[in-house]
Amino acid sequence: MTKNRRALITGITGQDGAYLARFLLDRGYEVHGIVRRSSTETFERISLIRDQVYLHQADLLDQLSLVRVVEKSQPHEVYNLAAQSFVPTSFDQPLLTGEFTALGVTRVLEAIRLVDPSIRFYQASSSEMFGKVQEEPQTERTPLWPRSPYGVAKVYGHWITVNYRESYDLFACSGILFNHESPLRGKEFVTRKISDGVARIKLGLQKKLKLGNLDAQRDWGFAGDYVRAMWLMLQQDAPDDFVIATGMKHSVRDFCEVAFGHVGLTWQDHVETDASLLRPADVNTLCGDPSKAQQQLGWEPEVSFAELVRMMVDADLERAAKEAS
Ligand code: NAP
Ligand code: F7E
Repeated sequence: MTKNRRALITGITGQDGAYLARFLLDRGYEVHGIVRRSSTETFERISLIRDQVYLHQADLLDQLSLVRVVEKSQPHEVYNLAAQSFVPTSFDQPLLTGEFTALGVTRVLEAIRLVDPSIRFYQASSSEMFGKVQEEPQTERTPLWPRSPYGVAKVYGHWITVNYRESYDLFACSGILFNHESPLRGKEFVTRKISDGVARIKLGLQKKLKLGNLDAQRDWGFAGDYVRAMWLMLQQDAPDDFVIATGMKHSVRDFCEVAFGHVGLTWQDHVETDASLLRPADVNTLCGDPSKAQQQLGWEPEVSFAELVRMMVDADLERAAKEAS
């Protein structure tokens, strides 16, 4: 148990925010989170812990709101998970994505520098920064070549984190996380789109599943494992950057095969490809090398690819069954 520690999470209503909040509560942290004002609440993922966390209204676009929330919550650790995180949207809204996902990082860092530079900072960097991969597997030293406005914005966020560490001696870490999924994943991301589709097709609520690039390969892990790595980074003696990945890659086609197979269906009978789901530029393959995290943080992923797929399909079967009844 970590007593008397306070953490502030931006993006607490997102997939990772929900897992990290639970993880920190279990360790005895006082957990604060930033939420955006909306006409309908988006707190579904944290509904079970809603009365155990402190929620503050603020926005990555609004510098003063961030300064105020850091002053009010007095955190020892800040986890910057908020972002416009969906790659296709970044092609439609590149400027907004840059404001949230790139400049938003500087606003959080500035709030920390102004209010209390001893705060430890975690930045949610992404394997999307590797884009058109320059070597395989990708490590902390692999050159970056982003392939989307989202990836470009994350490169900015990564380097501004390194820059504030070097310029102002902040304890600022960048976690270069490869794709991580869970039953709390947004439905537009391919894994959850497939698990949700499989459940609905199995229960007769849907007939076909339309997908884009089936050949794309990703290094998919479980979000619950990955938030542990975020926390470990902020418990070290010195700040540093780490790749967090499983070291294994699978294609979208492989994901379909395991997901449909889990409920006794053949994916070829139900999946259709739709050219409108292809991206102007896609990331064809990603596979990370987590050796540094294994050696320095003692971090290992615990959930395998097949276990992850089955966990997601089972959760969606339960949800779809409720809907059907
Ligand atoms: P997510 O589910 O899309 O959650 C994003 C969060 O950011 C939501 O809580 C959202 O709030 C919040 N947000 C968006 N714009 C904001 C703004 N202007 N001000 C305040 N909050 C804002 O993302 P995730 O999968 O949990 O990922 C967490 C972080 O890790 C993101 O930065 C993502 O880019 C990065 N990342 C994710 C992966 C992955 O595979 N999941 C891999 C590498 C890096 P609302 O609920 O109000 O929309
Ligand atoms: O796509 C292909 C698609 O949207 C994965 C974000 O969390 O991880 C995520 O970004 C692949 C792509 O994730 C569909 O073309 C095929 O090659 O699930 P995704 P992403 O783009 O890898 C990184 C690490 C992040 O940081 C991001 O925030 O799957 N694909 N058919 C499809 N993708 C979607 N979404 N929908 C399809 O129908």
